[in-house]
Amino acid sequence: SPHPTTLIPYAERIKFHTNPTAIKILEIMDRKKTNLAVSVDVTSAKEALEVVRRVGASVCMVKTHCDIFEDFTPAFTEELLRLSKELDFVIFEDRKFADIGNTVSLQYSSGIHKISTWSDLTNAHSVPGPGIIAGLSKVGLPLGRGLLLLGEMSSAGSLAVGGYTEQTFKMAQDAGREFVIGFIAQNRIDKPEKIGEGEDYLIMSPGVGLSAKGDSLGQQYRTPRECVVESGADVIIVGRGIYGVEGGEEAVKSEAERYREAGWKAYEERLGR
Ligand code: S5P
Repeated sequence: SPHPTTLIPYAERIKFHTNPTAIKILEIMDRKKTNLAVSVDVTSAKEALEVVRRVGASVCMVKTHCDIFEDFTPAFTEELLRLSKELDFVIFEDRKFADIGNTVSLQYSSGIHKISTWSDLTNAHSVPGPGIIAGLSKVGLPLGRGLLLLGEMSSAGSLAVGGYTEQTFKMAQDAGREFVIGFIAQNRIDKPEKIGEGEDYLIMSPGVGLSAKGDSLGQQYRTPRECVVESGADVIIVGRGIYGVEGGEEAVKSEAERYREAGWKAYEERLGR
């Protein structure tokens, strides 16, 4: 039987959250009719902004890896922030923090990237234990930021399975939902028997492709329908499937629309509409 959370429309799940970023994501999804996040993993910040201008209207979230850009400057984040307001999306720096609390709090707030100053959402591995949540929360919570834990990964041979995934879920649950708003995962790792009434988590799934099945480095793709209907994901994350499409700027724009439509159709199917 379907996970109870997946039977509730996005807009009706807003009331289960206090974190401003979680609320913003659900509001945008409902308003723009999109559960699509685009990952702009190109090496030029200038090019990344061009992709964002093309796809911004179709997505609820833009995901970055700011350490990939050869030309990263504060001007990039200023323009990304401006676009996030103009085109109505949340910014997700996919930093995958993985160190002790003190170190991650510095990595989050400082250095060249100052991630906490511009990114609404970021993520962390659970490997170091709950101190990683405490360290990031110290910086991000006062700013209204949100955090996802990586409960599972899309890549072949991932060690984030079974007991690791279960303990990651428990770590998030023990931390409370003020700051940890959900998971990067391939399935609903918030098992119905483990959650209470109104205990709502956002599940975001990468490894999504309408044509390719994978790459040569372990990535594995599923379709939007497999993610959203069969596995109950709330957000689908698409990178190369969108920005990597051949045919230039217009093709990127229409590919984003194609994924948005597929993701939304799957969401409506799971609601039984
Ligand atoms: O398990 C994961 C977690 C993440 S956040 N698998 C992933 O692929 N990702 C990220 O999603 C990855 O770092 C990349 O930015 C994106 C997938 O990109 P694509 O080009 O394969 O769609």
